[in-house]
Amino acid sequence: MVTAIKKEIFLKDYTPPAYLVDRIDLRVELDPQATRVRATLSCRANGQTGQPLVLNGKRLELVRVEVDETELTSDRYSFADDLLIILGLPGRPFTVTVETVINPAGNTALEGLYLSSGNYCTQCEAEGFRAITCFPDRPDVMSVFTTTVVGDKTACPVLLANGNLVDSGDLGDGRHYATWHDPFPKPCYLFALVAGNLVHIRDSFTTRSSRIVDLRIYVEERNQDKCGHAMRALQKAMRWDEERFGREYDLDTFMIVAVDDFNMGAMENKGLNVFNSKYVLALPETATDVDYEGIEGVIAHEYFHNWTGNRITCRDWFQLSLKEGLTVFRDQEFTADMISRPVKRIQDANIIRSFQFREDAGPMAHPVRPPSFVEINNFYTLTVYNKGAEVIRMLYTLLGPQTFRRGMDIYFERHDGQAVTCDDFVAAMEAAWGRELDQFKRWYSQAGTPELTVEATYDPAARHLVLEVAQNCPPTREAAEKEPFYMPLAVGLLDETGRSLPIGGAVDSATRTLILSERSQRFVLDEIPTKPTVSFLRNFSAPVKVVFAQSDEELSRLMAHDTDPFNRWDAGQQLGLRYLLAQIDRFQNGDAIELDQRLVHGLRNLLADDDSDPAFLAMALLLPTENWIGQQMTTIDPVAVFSVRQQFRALIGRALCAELQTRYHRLSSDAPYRYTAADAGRRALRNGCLAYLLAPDLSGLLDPELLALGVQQYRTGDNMTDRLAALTYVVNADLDTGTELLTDFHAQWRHDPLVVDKWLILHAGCTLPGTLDRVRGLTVHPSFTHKNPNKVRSLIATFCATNHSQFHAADGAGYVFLADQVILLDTLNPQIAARMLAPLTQWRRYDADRQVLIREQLTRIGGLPSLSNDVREVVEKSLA
Ligand code: B3K
Ligand code: ZN
Repeated sequence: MVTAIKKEIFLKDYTPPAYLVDRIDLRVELDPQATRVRATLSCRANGQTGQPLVLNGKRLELVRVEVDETELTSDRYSFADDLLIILGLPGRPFTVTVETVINPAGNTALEGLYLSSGNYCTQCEAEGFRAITCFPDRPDVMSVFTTTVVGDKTACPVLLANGNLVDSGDLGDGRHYATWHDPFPKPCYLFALVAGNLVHIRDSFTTRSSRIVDLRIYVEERNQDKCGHAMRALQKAMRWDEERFGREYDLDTFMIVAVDDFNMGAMENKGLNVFNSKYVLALPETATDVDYEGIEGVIAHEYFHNWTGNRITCRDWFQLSLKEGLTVFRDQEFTADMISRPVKRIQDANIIRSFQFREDAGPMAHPVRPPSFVEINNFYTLTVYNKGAEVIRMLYTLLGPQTFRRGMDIYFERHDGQAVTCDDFVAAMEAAWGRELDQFKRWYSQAGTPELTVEATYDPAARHLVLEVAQNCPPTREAAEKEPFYMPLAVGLLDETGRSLPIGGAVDSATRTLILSERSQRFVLDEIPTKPTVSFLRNFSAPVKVVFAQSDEELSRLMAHDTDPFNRWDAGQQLGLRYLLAQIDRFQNGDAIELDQRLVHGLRNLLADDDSDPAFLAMALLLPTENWIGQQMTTIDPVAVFSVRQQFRALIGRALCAELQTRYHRLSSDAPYRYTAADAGRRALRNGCLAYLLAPDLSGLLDPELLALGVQQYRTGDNMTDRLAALTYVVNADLDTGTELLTDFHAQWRHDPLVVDKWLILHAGCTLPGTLDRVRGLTVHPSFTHKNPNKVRSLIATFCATNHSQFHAADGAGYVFLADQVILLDTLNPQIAARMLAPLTQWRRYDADRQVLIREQLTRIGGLPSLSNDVREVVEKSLA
């Protein structure tokens, strides 16, 4: 690596910048190997004058430095270890001009300015701007940007940057230019530039104050017909943010550009969002319902950042959740309004429980506001994003919708145009609520998942229900001892017939929000006429684990009758988990797996339920995820978890074959595909039925007629949702038929990169024997490249992070494969390499033999002489 080795940096060491940059004028002359960047910074001291000016700059060639238009001699500055330090500056405001040359074509890290399919684009968050020019690359330096982009007229007919187009013209030498001005001061991580041969679709949005905003989506020509859904999603998001949060858009144009090579989902650059094409492009025949929903959610997320992130930004990167947690909360609320509130809540809680809890329990565990980091890119995590959103949601639950909205208004009013901290956000909520939230703020500073132990005792004479709740949080890297958290516990009660008992809640009389703040606390609910069944932690009101010994009968009652849809779903999950764990014990002892008839009974009821939302039923039909099951075990046995779950699915498919087929056929429809919440829910339930019907048992047996049903749906389906679902089940049921269909699928779609990703996912996710060999073969297939993050995620992450039984094969071959891939990727794209490592960080959760095998690979990686900061941090923390 050419970049300097980074040290761990600490939140407690924060100091304000020595200089501010009020304006920056950029001139970027594009060339694939030698792009010339001239940046003029209007600087002024932020307090004491005469200090050296320290600018960040990496992977660039420094050509020239000027102060107040006079070139500096080399004794006035130094450029080493990614820092340009300028001395002898005047006491008054001054300008610094820096000329650099960079190589976009050689940029495989996809950070800074790079080429994707021959088009120029940028990614600056978190610290990529320093790979474009020298600048104080920290979010508390906010500047007004004017950007002139110069490019070849044929190669780059389109030249874009942030803000409004203020000038453009021909340079007479085959090149042309465009000048963009963004009037809103912003940190440099929000800078963007795009240039190339792109087409666009256009529409508009009229804001509530009647301003007309020009909306454009730029894509490669072959994708022009795939942007309609994204455009509608953008318009919906703009309207929703006005209605729900009173936030109006502020520039005359809003542009989205879709590129194939992108390290994550998308980026909220001011007025010029750059997107992974996965989150823009959709046609019924190429994208699934899940893709459609993802596009709507990510478009909304990036749009919402315009206020939560851009207008109000982060003071430093430790505050990342200030914008990310809040914006995820906002996009979750948006999607809940677009699809179904309960289904969205279940999806989000599932992410927390299956993945974020695991992060909390691993070596990379960190609080929502990390106290330190080596490489900030390693902290774009489920904790910062999704747990951060849960923290906001707890505030929302505590304050109630109106007070929370007032808190948001205060936050926008106080901090518009500023770079602030999570404390500033909480202070705005405190101002709205009129109460302090000191204890609540521990959610920002303490890592780990609190575990609640609950005991319920009913006293018939006193008509009292006593709930004893104790909280405990396991130690993590930043602290061994945890102070108790402050959290809302939404609770309801059901009588023995399943009717809800009124308990005098503020919002609805059936749900009461108790506040837990002590290590252990006693809540007395009075006027309870009969011994109730407790519906605890309704709507997943806090991101915690719960240990509460409820009987199978109580859980069945909740599963059938709870008015809280989340807990209705969760009761089914808990029952399923109980039966699965019991059979995992038997499996490990070599006994045959049996299916509990109560589970069959519960699922039969779901299949006959015509009243509930099909999307909800589809979620309720699913067994707990392998991740969630594994987390309940002291030592994860990935093969046992997979095998028992798989056998359950097969046995359910047999026991309910008639019911599943009936519902499957009843849910068929001749209407052409449309992406609506109702249609998507119907398809999800129908495909959920098909999944059980096509689940082979552990000896690989499956009724050929059922396999044929899957093949038929694949062949006749008119949309990707149905075709891909059928293909997935066939691929995992029968190797020969699966291989034949995969070949057919590839032949049909090999020119569409996003569909090729699905083909790779199908291969990598296959739970039949021999997958690792096939995955290895695919790493040299012409349809795969290590240079494209989507391809890497589809093949390598799918295999290593989701195909547990194959990846964790006892011989350790999966671990060697992953280490080899990480080592190779680290030379190309450190961010992606570090992400791929995640499965190896969990080594302590497995048996002694696997621990040795995984550690061997971590040690092998850690011993390499040249390693990126990204990978080094993850390896070192994992082995510590
Ligand atoms: N803010 C970007 C993520 C940037 C990641 C940098 N490694 C996308 C988002 O969260 O909206
Ligand atoms: Zn975001």
